[in-house]
Amino acid sequence: MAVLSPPDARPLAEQPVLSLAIGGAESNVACGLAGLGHRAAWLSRLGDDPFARRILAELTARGVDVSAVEADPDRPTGVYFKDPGPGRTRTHYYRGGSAATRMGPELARQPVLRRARIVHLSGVAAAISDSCAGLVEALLFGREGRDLRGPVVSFDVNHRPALWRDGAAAARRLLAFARAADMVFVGRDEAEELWGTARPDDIAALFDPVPLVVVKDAEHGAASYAHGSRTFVPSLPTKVVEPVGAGDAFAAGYLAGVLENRDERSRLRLGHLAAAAALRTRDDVPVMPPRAETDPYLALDDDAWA
Ligand code: KDG
Repeated sequence: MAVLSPPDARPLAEQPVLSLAIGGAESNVACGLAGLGHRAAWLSRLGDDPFARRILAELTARGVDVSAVEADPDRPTGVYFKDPGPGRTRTHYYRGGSAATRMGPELARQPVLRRARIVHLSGVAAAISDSCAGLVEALLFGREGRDLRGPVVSFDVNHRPALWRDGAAAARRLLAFARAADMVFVGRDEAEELWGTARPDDIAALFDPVPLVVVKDAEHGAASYAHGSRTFVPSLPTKVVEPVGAGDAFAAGYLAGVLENRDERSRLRLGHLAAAAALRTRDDVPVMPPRAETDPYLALDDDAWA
């Protein structure tokens, strides 16, 4: 999506000038992975308009492969506006009927997906239209069980209440999607909101039998549950300018650790380092810190970490 954001914390209605940038959960993760030195491709559908050109140019400049992105001359690119407010930024979406909402299950046959080691999906895509939900379903359920030769399918719950007509349907469907993934990212707050479960251990148990679950608890830390063993890494103390995009950056850092075959502690640390970069900026997509800066943190003793 294109994102229009105010330059400071005053409400949108009082802002004279907005700046244009890009956002969207899955493309944010792709940018994060590319910024951390990995190959990443993004699959979507955009209109034939200046927003699409901006998105493609920026993703390409950040090193994301956009060759499989489809153009739809009849529908616009999705746009959203940020509205700062006390305690949180509200989002106003203009994406109903957008080009991306026309994606469907046929995209699951894209060759780029077969070449991937990880396919990352989110609850945002599942919420924007029935055909997009069909695509998410095809990618999650259209596999032969948990095919060990195919890509690992990662699912970030990313609950966006404004995109779901019915809260009960969101809770039911997001749980079913997550349970079909190989790896799940979920926020403690969203799990409480969706399923009334607040303890990280109980949240992880909701997704049984998913082999790898990461429960994020904002400024407190994140825990991973991998094959029955729990690893907790506290968040880094960070000055928060704006939190939008931090979850995606965290997922990118953690997935970079998976691609590098790192242990759980290092994966979670990479997640926190990437999330901190997002928290320090108003943009949804931060510039990732160079690996020469992140990697020494992975070797620190726990006492020296945070
Ligand atoms: O996670 C950040 C995203 O929420 C943001 O970039 C926009 O994907 C988005 C959404 O639909 O909320």
